Amino acid sequence: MSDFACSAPGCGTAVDDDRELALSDYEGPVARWCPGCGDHSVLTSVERLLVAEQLKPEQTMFVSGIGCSSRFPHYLKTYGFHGIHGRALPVATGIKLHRPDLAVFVVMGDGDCCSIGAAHWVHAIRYNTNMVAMLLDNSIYGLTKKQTSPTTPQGFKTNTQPAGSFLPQLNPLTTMLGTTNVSFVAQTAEWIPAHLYATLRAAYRHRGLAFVRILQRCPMYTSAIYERAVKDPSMVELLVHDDGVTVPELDAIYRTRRAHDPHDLTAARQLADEDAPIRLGIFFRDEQRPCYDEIRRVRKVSANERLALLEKELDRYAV
Ligand SMILES: Cc1ncc(C[n+]2csc(CCOP(=O)(O)OP(=O)(O)O)c2C)c(N)n1
Ligand code: SF4
Repeated sequence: MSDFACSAPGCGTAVDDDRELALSDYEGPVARWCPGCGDHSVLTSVERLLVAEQLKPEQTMFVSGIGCSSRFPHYLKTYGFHGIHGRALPVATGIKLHRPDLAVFVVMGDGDCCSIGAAHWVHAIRYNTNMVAMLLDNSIYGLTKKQTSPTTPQGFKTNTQPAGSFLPQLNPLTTMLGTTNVSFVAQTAEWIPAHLYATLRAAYRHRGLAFVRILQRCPMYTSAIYERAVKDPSMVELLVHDDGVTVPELDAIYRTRRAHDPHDLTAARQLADEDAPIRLGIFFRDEQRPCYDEIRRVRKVSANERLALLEKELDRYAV
């Protein structure tokens, strides 16, 4: 059994490196989302993934923006950064550049990612940094109480557009699949935990930025959106392939299936562009695409090296 000192600044506590990690090593305080909120299900699947992959809490980072979903890091015993609305992706990119040894997860709402954070979103796809990004898409601004978001369905009544959302909803999948250097795009639903978990696991094992859109119920403000699909599995089509997500326990319930090779970008774009049925699975994956963090890995500079550099710079101005 080997010990090492916790790398957290100022900590230094001895940690047993070979310990078998259990759920209790990750579970934080009781989550304060509304009863029935889909965020609970995502948290449970993520905790299951952390245990399965035995990710060390002190080596794992959850970065979020602002929103109901962005409270995620508070409910885990890993490191976390509950940041600024729309800025989770650039914060996470910076963390990964400086600490490539950390497993980095990003949690965003649809307002967070696709509205105020949209510019960062597009560039993060292109930068293809090694991390998992989760879009918890409840089609509404939940935390600020029911404003139209980019993914609110046209005609859906909200507090900002009481007569119904004016525009057709933005399609996050086609947006990502149309972005240069995209490397992993998947869609899953929080009410199908087995599929959610299998998708998150595939995302975690991907090289590059693995982006997972998670369809999420918000019983408080958008309960009508997925109600029928939850009750009627025939409204959901699972994309299946040896390189995709396979969940045998869903065979008996989710019978609508479509073979899709996730390496085929043209087919992925076409499938993502069709409104119905609700398609779940890996739309696209390509592990050969360049990753910004691998190309621009920041070399660790020791305190002494830094001091020497500073002195050399100051010497230039010495009289
Ligand atoms: C710069 C800035 N603008 C606006 C807000 C107000 N605000 C907080 S959360 C939020 C939207 C939350 O919606 P979403 O990202 O979809 O997450 P959800 O709450 O639905 O999980 C907004 C507009 C803010 N905190 N900061
Ligand atoms: S308002 Fe909606 S998204 Fe926010 S915690 Fe409640 S159910 Fe979840």
